[in-house]
Amino acid sequence: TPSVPRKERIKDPKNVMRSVDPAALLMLEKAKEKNLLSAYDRFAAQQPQCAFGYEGICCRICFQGPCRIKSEEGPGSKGICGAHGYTIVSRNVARMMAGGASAHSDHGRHIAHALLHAAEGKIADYKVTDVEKLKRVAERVGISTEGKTANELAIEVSQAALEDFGRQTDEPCTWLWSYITEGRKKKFEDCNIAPTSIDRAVVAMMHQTHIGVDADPVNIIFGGLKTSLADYTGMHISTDLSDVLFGTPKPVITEANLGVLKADKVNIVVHGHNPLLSQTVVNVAKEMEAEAKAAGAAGIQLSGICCTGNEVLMRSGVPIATNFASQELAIMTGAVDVMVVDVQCIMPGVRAISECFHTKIVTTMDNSKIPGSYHYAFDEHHAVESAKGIIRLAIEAFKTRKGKTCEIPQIKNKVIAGFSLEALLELFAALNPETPIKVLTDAIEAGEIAGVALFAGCNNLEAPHDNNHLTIAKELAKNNVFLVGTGCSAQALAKAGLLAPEAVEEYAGEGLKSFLKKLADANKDKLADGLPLMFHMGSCVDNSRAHDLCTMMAEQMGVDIPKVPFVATAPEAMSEKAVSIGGGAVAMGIPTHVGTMPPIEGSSLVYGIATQIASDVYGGYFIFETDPVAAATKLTAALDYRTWKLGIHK
Ligand code: XCC
Repeated sequence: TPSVPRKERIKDPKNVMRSVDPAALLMLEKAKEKNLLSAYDRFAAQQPQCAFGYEGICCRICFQGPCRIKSEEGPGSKGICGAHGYTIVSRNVARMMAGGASAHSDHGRHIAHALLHAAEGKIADYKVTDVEKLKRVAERVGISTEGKTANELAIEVSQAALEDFGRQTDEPCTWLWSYITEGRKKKFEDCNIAPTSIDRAVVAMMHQTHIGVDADPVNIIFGGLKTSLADYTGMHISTDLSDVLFGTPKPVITEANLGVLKADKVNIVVHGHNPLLSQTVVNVAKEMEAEAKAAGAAGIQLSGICCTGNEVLMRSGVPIATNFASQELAIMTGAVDVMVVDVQCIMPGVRAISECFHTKIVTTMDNSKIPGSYHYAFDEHHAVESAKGIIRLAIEAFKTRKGKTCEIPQIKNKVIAGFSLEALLELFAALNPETPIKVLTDAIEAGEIAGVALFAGCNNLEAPHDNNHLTIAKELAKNNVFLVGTGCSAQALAKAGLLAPEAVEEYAGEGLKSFLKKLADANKDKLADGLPLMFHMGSCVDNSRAHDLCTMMAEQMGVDIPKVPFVATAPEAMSEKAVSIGGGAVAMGIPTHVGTMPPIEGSSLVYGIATQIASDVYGGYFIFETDPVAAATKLTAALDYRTWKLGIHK
């Protein structure tokens, strides 16, 4: 159980540190002076939050309710239909998993359609950019590459991906089955959690959790895990096909934090998740520098927030403005001319703040609009045209801002990112060209590094913004853990300078330091600047890259994933996608820490399924710990247990 009891977890938010990001703190001060409200204030206004909802024992599945579990015995101990607390908690969590799977997978579907239409010649603004990746993916999913043009192959690959969304027969999803170990396949078949298609897994879960269907918490959670594996499938499709369309990331050097905004330039912030539009904006912006200059600007400054920011960071070196919690603060600088958003993690609050400035919020997707904002219906057939229209709107907005003062915190840090699995293996190949992954597993077997930790997930204002990410990362680095990251977690570390080589000297333990030094020396010709403390693997769908790393380690070590010294942490998780990713990681056999409490404390049975039964069945399990130092200790212990079981003595 978490070392901080529930009652002490949420202190009076007015009296606690709200962020550890100095740029965010500066903006919060300015917001206070000007009486501008943001998520930080709304979080405080929501306190105390409903304890029933917080613990997951509020059922809103039918409208006889809401029902709450109010007592241990008697009629108030159950919902009106007789649902026990454990049924209510498991239904709520499983529906969150289905929600997360829907979000990631719908994004993947969008990319698959774009690739298909590009390869069929129906859209002109996209093409197969990375033919080698296309071939690797095709071979992996069992499609012959022989004698096919890139477009022919792309049609087959995208059709196979789309099949994973709607298959009506009982074979497991191709993308899932093509990337996992034999041990995992057997486990998923034995437990009947292998999804046959993404859409079906989600629909089945919505049915299973309808009133009067499944009351068995184990069965419901296992159904939830099926949607988590559907989520994994959708994430992998998103990653693979985005690489095919836009290129597989390679190391890039850039910067992060609000200081990347430039008062004298047209500032366009891309925010959301889907690279179809953001990458086009980035590509087109280069051609439109002259128009920006003609309007009196020094040029166009692009930057990113959340995962669409990570996508363009990884492929084009676009700097990071900030991460989820502080998205409104970027607008408060007064420097953002256009914030263009697509789907997921866009706070509607950005619109209200933009009204106090000249900033235009531009929504672009049919399923993601914000009342009062500009809507440029994005359509792949006219992607370049849409991107140009948005950039012109930003130039117009710049003209209205010209001459006004901006309040940009001059805080930013150097970032080395762009570590797709391919890029990471290329680094290792400098030390072992035959079997690159062995560089990592050998270092673990020699006791030089303690294992690998994946940092993923969001910000959640239940914890001081970014604090859990940074504290856990520093603690694990000190304990010689090799760090990889995605999502807003990697952005938290980027803003704080932990994706810069200097951080290695400052925070890594001796073993990790010597490992990274060897790696850096061997790659000096390609990366003269050195290597970061954490390897940024991309957006949240790119957790698939980290899963592949773990699978490669398992295959190299000759064991299944439950024996691999690999842990995951979502230090400040908040979204349904985080629940889904977490469920998938656990099913894969990975000890998975969550630093902010999901709504499951209302049932000790469900809590036990997540933390203990999962471990017995899948080898992976959840560690819920809200204290970041204690969390790091638990993660290190999980790695140590695995290395000890492998007979590795440090
Ligand atoms: Fe959203 Fe991916 Fe979470 Fe960040 S990490 S707050 S989900 S952007 Ni995915």
